[in-house]
Amino acid sequence: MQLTSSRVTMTVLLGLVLAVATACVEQVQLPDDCDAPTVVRSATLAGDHLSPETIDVCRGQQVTLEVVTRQDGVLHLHGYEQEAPATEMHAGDRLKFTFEASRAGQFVVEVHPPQGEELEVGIFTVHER
Ligand SMILES: [Cu+2]
Repeated sequence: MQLTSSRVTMTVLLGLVLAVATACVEQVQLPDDCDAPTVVRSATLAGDHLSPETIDVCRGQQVTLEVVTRQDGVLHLHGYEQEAPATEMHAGDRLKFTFEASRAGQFVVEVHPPQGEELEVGIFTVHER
């Protein structure tokens, strides 16, 4: 009985420590150019991965997202479909989306290959200020 309750306490404490640690990391990771009204982010898509794999901006910024692709498929940004609609691409294409990052959160960048299942290729993060 006693053992169980102290184990629960430990679990709760560990959970709190993790939550605090996560919050700290979140703040440290704010992009340097968070105050800039416009930002440009470039990435390359190859081997089913974006490079860099994470794209970070701040809420309210006018974002230009450029993706050079080395593979075929349809690229889209979950949660920002209106601003960066699903776009067919072919190896060698340079895609460009310009939109306002009006909603904070983490959004999955996905590729629907010509055959097979859709793939998660990167994460687009819009930080709250
Ligand atoms: Cu999808």
